Amino acid sequence: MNFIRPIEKEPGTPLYEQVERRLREAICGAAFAPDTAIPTERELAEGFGVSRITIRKALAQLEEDGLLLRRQGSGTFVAPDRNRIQKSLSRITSFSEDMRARGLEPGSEWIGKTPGTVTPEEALALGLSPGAAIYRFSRVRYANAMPMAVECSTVPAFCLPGIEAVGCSLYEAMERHGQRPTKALQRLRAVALDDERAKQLAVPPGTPALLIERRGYARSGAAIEITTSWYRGDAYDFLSELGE
Ligand code: 16G
Repeated sequence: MNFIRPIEKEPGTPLYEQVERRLREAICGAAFAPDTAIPTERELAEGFGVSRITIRKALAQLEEDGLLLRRQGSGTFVAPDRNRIQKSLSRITSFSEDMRARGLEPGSEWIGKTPGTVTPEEALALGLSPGAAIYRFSRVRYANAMPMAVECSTVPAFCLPGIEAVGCSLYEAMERHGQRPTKALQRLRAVALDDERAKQLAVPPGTPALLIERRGYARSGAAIEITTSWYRGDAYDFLSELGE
């Protein structure tokens, strides 16, 4: 387990916080399958080069955050639902909002951020004329250190003041420009991740995922977003409210 190595003291950060951060990254990343036992307090203390009291304090915090479960007499285990996100299928929320609602810090790693002109398919989907300017965004989306989704979005250029206006959140940037989608149509299907997507999501190739295609509309009815997302199947619970 290569995340267990001596902690180098960072001035101003308590040791237990550094241990906690290292363990959190390992638990939320691909180091442990859910429900597996983590090393004992003694092993962790030796590996990190800190006292058992420091380890206990870090573990207590991770337990409180729902990432670890202690089982009397048998050890400490990675919680089976350590990072499951409850996602509503009836509200139009952004990835960043979904993560914050779960107390997680949203993050993005850019794969691509390019201006261009519409393809014939995009022109039809967005109701744009041939040659219209668009922006394309591809990102791996993170919750703390854990990759959760890969997203590729196409947005008409008039929805943003410029391509660099998009920082962590696409919807925040569109909202600032008065162009956030207020309605959307979505299509969902189960897929097995290909090598490239699996690598981006730090899971083995073939891992199940949900492919979600969203077409977002402005209040005026104009289509202003096409996004294809690959959501980790082991990270989400999808909820929808049904009427009679
Ligand atoms: C969600 C949306 C996606 C949107 C993104 C904006 C689904 C299935 N997809 O992931 O269409 O582009 O949020 O998130 O919910 P952001 O504002 O954090 O960039």
